[in-house]
Amino acid sequence: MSQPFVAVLMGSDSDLPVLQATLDTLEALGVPFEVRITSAHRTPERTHAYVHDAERRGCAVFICAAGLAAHLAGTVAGLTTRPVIGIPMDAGPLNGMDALLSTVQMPGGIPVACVAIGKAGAKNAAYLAAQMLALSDDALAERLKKERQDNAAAVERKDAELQTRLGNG
Ligand code: RP5
Repeated sequence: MSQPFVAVLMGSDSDLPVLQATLDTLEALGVPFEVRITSAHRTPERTHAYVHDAERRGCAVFICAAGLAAHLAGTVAGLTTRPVIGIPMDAGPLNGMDALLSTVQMPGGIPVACVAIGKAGAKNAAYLAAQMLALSDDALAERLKKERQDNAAAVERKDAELQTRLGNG
């Protein structure tokens, strides 16, 4: 059986600078992924074809980023029973509130796991997808745990430095 992978979809190449955080995080965690520009509105047939093909080839989780009237995550969720994570992009005059509501307000039975607007969401989408894959991948689960420990240690180190600078240490 082929190795499970994450499919990262974005509605436009204008989403790529923010989505880079998703790609970098997946890469750092050693999670296999594919990335495509495909739109629910501008290329609906290509989006449908890709989702069916990716699912057939072993896609375990879809990450979908879109802005404005953001229907990419919802459209993909309607085409697959694999988990779908939606990233609302801050692409227009409403600073992502439009995309947030379009992504998060799914009707019952067709879930989208919606993360934060913009870059924090882009990063967290990768972590969330990795955590899903880690349910059946012990090595990945260990890498995720180690990363949390390293992050905690870095916070403690920075606090110790601050206390020393303030003369409290
Ligand atoms: C959405 O419309 C895309 O995901 C993007 O966030 C937004 C604007 O797209 P462009 O007009 O920059 O291509 O479909």
